[in-house]
Amino acid sequence: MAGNRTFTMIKPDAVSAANSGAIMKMIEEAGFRIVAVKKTQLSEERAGEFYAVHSQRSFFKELCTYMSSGAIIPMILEKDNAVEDFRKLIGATDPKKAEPGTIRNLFAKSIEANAIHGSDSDENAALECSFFFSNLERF
Ligand code: DGI
Repeated sequence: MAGNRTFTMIKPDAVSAANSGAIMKMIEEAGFRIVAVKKTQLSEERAGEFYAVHSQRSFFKELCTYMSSGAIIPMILEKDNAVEDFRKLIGATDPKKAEPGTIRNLFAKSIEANAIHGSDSDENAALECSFFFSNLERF
């Protein structure tokens, strides 16, 4: 059975463009409950730990520089079938390929500055939630 929690973070491009409020509204209107939320900034090293799975990719260094370039808003979200439904709400990694009306279609600037992250499996969602939040920060 699919899990009911996923992890997301609004990325530096969307936070600095003052789109975080509009994005959080879309998330809540799509039926997700915000279990945990904060505003923070990653160091380049912490960004590298978060994206360790991509460490051999050509864009890894750029990705870490970008992800540590400004504030982010990580969140834990709750809804039935959370991981899959949230990936649908955000759209494809490359905003040029994201369906109309998805968060990346509306707010992403490029394949790298693509506005928002969404976990790709229940297992990664659990790891990513713990990367940013203790149990005391979840409501
Ligand atoms: O799960 P996603 O965020 O949709 O995509 P992913 O896990 O394949 O990649 C993680 C992030 O890495 C993605 O949100 C943006 C960045 N990225 C992925 N592919 C490319 C990329 N960045 C650059 N510059 N070029 C890429 O081809």
